[in-house]
Amino acid sequence: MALRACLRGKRGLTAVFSQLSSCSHGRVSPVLVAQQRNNSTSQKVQVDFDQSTGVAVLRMQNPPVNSLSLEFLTEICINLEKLEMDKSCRGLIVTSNRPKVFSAGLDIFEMYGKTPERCAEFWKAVQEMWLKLYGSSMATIAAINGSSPAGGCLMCMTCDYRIMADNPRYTIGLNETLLGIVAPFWFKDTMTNTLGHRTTELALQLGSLYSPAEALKIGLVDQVVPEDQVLTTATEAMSKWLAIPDHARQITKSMMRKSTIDRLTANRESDIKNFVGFVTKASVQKSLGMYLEMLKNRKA
Ligand code: CO8
Repeated sequence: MALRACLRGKRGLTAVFSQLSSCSHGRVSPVLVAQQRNNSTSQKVQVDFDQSTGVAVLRMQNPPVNSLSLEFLTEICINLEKLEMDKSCRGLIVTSNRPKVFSAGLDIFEMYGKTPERCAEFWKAVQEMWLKLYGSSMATIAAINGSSPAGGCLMCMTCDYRIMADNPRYTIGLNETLLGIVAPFWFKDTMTNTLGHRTTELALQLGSLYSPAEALKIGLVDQVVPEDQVLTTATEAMSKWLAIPDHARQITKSMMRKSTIDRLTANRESDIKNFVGFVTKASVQKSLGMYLEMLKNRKA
């Protein structure tokens, strides 16, 4: 079996080390290259896979603002799973098909007035999305063509590289405290891995939302480019990532991320329990209700 084929597959990065020991180190089979284009469009997710480059572009299109509902998260996860299993797909660009917004983060209505059972199901899907993206063995780039608060920012931080549109009206950050809720430990871990402890401490307590220029300064994004160049820049950047042999890049990625991934994997059930217990509290429901009201009134 070709090394790349050994390293790829639906199990993602956590399997990289164990896979390596059972691989024979042959050349990549030409059979892999003969597969057809694998484009798919579900209602809320559009995937365009270019067989010649090995790069897929996943576009989120859940109107109005790509908020991450249970249904949307499920579609995203199904598409990620398919790409992860496709041995010829080496790189993934995540972007938005909605104007002005990459993703508004978690759908607040999934946390407001819902039964504990529904909240638990929703939170499991949020965990699943993070595990799939943060643990992906593909090279991943976020092409951030709009605002990306909270869960949207989390999605961006799961990627290996982030490129944001140079528009001062767009913001990015983990603003959970502004809603009266608390970013869970693995949101915090992901940000700490990205920004370091002190900057994360400030960002999380204050619920800071950063402009593209500010985000670049603290390292929350890696590049800021004119709005109409976000995707082309992401495509160019991807060729640099794919010039690195997959196995070396994947093992390095796993070394950097495995302990963070293992921490959630080992604590999924208690994390769900914590989330449900917290989010169904009367005081938290009140805060979420007020925040939703504020969003509505902002328009008027
Ligand atoms: N969920 C549900 N609906 C939303 C959300 C959301 N996250 N964001 C916006 N909407 C709704 C608005 O209420 C509005 O609805 P309507 O048209 O019915 O009034 C519609 O989407 C359009 O919104 P805007 O008019 O505000 O659109 P703009 O293009 O002007 O602005 C923004 C887009 C910048 C994304 C803006 O909508 C915004 O700031 N949204 C709020 C984003 C936010 O704060 N998200 C936090 C979600 S919480 C999260 O992701 C992590 C939670 C971790 C849980 C931990 C608990 C223990």
